[in-house]
Amino acid sequence: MLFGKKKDVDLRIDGMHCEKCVARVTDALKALGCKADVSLAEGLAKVKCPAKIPVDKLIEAVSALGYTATVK
Ligand SMILES: [Cu+2]
Repeated sequence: MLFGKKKDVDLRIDGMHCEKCVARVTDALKALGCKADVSLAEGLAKVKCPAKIPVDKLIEAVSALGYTATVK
């Protein structure tokens, strides 16, 4: 497989209140090599990321922006 193994992770994100928040969270996850589909209304990030990236890294990246992320 060209891009290696991927895994799907659903993260509940608390603290987002506008589209800018969505963009910040999306960018932070993208920076880790993930694809992220972030929903403001649901407070949810559907993340597809390289399998080698620990979920903790995703949570850390989101937390660093001031949001709370938990695995759903
Ligand atoms: Cu915002």
